[in-house]
Amino acid sequence: MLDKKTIKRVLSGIRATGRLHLGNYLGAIKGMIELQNNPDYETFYMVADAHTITTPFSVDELRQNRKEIIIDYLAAGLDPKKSTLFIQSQVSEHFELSFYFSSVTTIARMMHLPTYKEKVKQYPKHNTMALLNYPILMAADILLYKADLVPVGIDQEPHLEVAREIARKMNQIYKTSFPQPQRFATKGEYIPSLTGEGKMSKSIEGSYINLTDSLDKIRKKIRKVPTATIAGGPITGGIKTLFILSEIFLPKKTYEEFKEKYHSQTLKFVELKDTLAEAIYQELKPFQEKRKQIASNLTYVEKIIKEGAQKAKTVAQETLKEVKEKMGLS
Ligand code: AQP
Repeated sequence: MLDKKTIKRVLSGIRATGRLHLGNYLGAIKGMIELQNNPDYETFYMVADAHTITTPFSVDELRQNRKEIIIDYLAAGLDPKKSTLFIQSQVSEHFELSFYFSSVTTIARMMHLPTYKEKVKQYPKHNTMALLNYPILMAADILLYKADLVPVGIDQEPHLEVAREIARKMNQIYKTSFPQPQRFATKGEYIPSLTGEGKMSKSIEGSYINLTDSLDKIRKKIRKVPTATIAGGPITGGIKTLFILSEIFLPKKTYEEFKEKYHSQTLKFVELKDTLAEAIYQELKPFQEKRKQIASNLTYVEKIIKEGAQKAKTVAQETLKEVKEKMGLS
């Protein structure tokens, strides 16, 4: 039997901004599954619906997407018997802790974060306090469960640094017992965009492959990846995207053969692209089939959401109680 005390906690979440893409799957969900299946960890995975309102959103879509992400989690292999699956806004302790954390965080620190600056550039008319507070709420999400590990993509590293800073300050000033959460990295911690510039992202049209895309759709998207370059030259832009995805999805030998052909200037890109499209689809097919089954049983999904909120709340309340006592708030 494992000593209860050696079990570490894990927290991760995905915003309810739409259908999941390969970046979300490889950078976050794969790591979430790996840790769920490791008995040394207790895993908490949420739908970050409150984080969704930090950028422009539609009320109806948000309502629907909260459930869709839970269905995605289940179809991808998250198991409610092993992981607590819940919706962030149903555990109000996240917001309370976030407010307490904001008292140890400066405005300047938040304004200098690259993620904040990027989002302001993307949505100049939506420079809200919620957006500025995003990393504080994320720190609360993680530390409410005293999570040691956070399976997320590399783009989230600056936010994890903020969470560690907040944990240190809280422990120093109020003698709380927060851990220093670390990112759990996967092989796909950074999936580049199909456009060849930046990362694969839901909000950038033409950049992503959805987990629910058909073979035909995947093939069309991959065929559009720009490959115009000096033949056999440095691997950059769209070609880099193709090779990163190939390394993940193709057998090692096939990947190396394509690379060799590229360097010897004998590669037919359409051949690489179609082989890659097929391999991606084969990996996604079981997910797509399972997703259809789960989506037709919404009573089951609702039950998981309800039970998840109750389980998460029990842990959340314990931490909040400790923080309030130590901060002189109870
Ligand atoms: N391209 C990526 N490569 C690896 N991991 C990625 N993640 C996102 N993009 C990549 C990881 O997926 C998880 C969920 O991200 P999120 O909650 O930030 O969702 P999001 O913001 O909706 O993701 P996008 O696609 O980047 O959306 P927009 O365009 O709206 O900002 C995280 O663990 C993230 O690291």
